[in-house]
Amino acid sequence: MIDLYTWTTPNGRKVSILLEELGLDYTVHPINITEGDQNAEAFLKISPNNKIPAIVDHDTGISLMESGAIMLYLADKTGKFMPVDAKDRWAVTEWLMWQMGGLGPMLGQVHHFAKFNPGKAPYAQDRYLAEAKRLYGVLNKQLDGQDYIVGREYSIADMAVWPWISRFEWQAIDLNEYPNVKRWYNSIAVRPAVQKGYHIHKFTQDIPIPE
Ligand SMILES: N[C@@H](CCC(=O)N[C@@H](CS)C(=O)NCC(=O)O)C(=O)O
Repeated sequence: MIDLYTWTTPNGRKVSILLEELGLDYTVHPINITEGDQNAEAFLKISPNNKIPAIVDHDTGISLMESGAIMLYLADKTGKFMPVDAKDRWAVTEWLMWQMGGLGPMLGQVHHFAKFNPGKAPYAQDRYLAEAKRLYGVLNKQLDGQDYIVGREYSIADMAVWPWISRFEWQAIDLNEYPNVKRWYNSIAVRPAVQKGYHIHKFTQDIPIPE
């Protein structure tokens, strides 16, 4: 049995979507990051960086923070959503790192400066909005002529990136300018496990569908 510590954010949804895709049993523990639950002593023992998501796998006694590490762990544990072929396996790792080190942090700054504090820091707002467009362009190019981020197989790279793209409205992104991203996004949005995992731990809104 796995304990999942999470909240309704892209980083949290990455892991709940993967757990749903894997069909693993898990117990959800909401950590209300708007009320400071992430700073509670008990949670810091599991997630020393005071951020969600985190898991404790009682089958192995392994406890992990950092969504990328959690996704690699679950893929390794189950042998799913990570290709066996070395070239593809490293490509999935490469795009997972792209999400962890680039897409996620940059889009997080867009939410902070452009969505929640518009006009307060024009330089930062312009910088991160421009960076968001650049990153969407990179993803659009990668998806040209292929169904998923790494070729024909749906993988943890797709599950890591997708929840961040589901906030395209917050990022002032018109997905029609990125047709490969739009096609890929819509094809993943209809997966039953994504629809279930998106609403963990509670319903906030329907999955946004671009016009
Ligand atoms: N690199 C981390 C980032 C996690 C992260 O930023 N979590 C946010 C929510 S999406 C959080 O818990 N914020 C609470 C805080 O910063 O106090 C991961 O991918 O797991």
